[in-house]
Amino acid sequence: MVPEYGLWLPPDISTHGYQVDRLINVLHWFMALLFVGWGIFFTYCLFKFRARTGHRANYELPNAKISKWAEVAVAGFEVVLLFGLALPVWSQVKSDFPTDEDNPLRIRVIGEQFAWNFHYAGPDGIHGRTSPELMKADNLIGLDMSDPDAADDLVTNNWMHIPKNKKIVCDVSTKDVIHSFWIPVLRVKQDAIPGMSIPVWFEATEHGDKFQVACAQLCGNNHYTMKGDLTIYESEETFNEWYESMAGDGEDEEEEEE
Ligand SMILES: [Cu+2]
Repeated sequence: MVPEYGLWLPPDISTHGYQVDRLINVLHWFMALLFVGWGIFFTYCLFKFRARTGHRANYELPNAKISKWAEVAVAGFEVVLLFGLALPVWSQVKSDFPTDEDNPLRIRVIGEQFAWNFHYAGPDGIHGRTSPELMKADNLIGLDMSDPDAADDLVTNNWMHIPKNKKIVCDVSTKDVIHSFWIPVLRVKQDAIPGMSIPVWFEATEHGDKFQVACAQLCGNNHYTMKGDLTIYESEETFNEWYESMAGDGEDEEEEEE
């Protein structure tokens, strides 16, 4: 399935996305209402209090009670937006991380000017050691192949692969400047800060090809080219098949080099 991004929000295929969309929708309708409401009030005042025969233009309202209560109601509704709609989904995505029981798939996401690298731990579930000294053109994240934990690891460039209906935890970091890891259809956006590894989690509910991974932080001249593809597999089995085929390829290449 290649998603239609359309003119409004992109399709949502994540378990938590409906909460983000609800907040965005309520907020926009509310702002539209305020815009129209205050606009009418403003126009009314321009006519009502204009200078004309027998009247001096006056900026002081004879009775400001209605507008005062309107202000209080707006502030009250904003409290509801914040505590009723925004904070619950924020705490879910940023605090309630999947536990070991959920058996999440952990992927390291490493941004750089201008690409996203994805570091998979492989069957052992442990990411091999990485070091900036080992970074070069064919080892973009500096994976230390002498580390036994790195033997079954896999690194992809600008192509993320995940299974659907599985909790995914991404540890987001960057090699150079601040980037922002963004998957629009999964309603995931997390800044990548140099020197930090920041976790974020999500779960996809649809499978398909060619979803977009983007960078949401202006990070340099070629920021606009910093985008990757996302393939979501129908099941963990098909995801593992892909993994095995790729990890196998990697080993072959190394043997050829030796
Ligand atoms: Cu970037």
